[in-house]
Amino acid sequence: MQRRFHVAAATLLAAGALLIGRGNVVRGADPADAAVAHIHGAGDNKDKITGTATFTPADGGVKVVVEVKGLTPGKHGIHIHEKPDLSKPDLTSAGPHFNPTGHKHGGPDGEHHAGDLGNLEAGPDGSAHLEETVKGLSIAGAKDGVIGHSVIIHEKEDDLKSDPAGNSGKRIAGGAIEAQKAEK
Ligand SMILES: [Cu+2]
Ligand SMILES: [Zn+2]
Repeated sequence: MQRRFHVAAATLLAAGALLIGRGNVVRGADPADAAVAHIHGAGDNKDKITGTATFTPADGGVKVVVEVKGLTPGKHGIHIHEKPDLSKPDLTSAGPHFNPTGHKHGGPDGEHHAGDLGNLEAGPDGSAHLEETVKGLSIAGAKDGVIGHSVIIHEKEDDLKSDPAGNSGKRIAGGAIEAQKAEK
């Protein structure tokens, strides 16, 4: 009797350990359910432009919310670029637009790079807010995940058609997209 109890207890413990272990594996495989980029001005705009872009899962893609201050009033092209490397003052180190499906540049509707977010419009005070759901992106997918890329804001308006970058001029600010840490 005593021995049978021990065996049962050991089996329960083993099953419990397995369940806990599996839970950890699932979390390890999908470490982020949101992503964030802390945006800073580059070159002449260093310390002038600041902001954030957050990415959360949405039906068929991701919801992007961008808040930026310190821009010149008007429209500014905004894209996800291939690399998170913002080391060059002109931000060319970030590479071209994130384009995992080999499309041409465009606006959020019609043919476009997965990273084409359109335009950010700054008001007279230089602050801008953009909120949109973008298809063809995920948070951490192997091919279409935004983590590990960057958000770049341009000097001028994106015309939403000229390949490869919408004629939006210089890159003035950017931020690397990282897995968002859980808030406590
Ligand atoms: Cu860009
Ligand atoms: Zn593009």
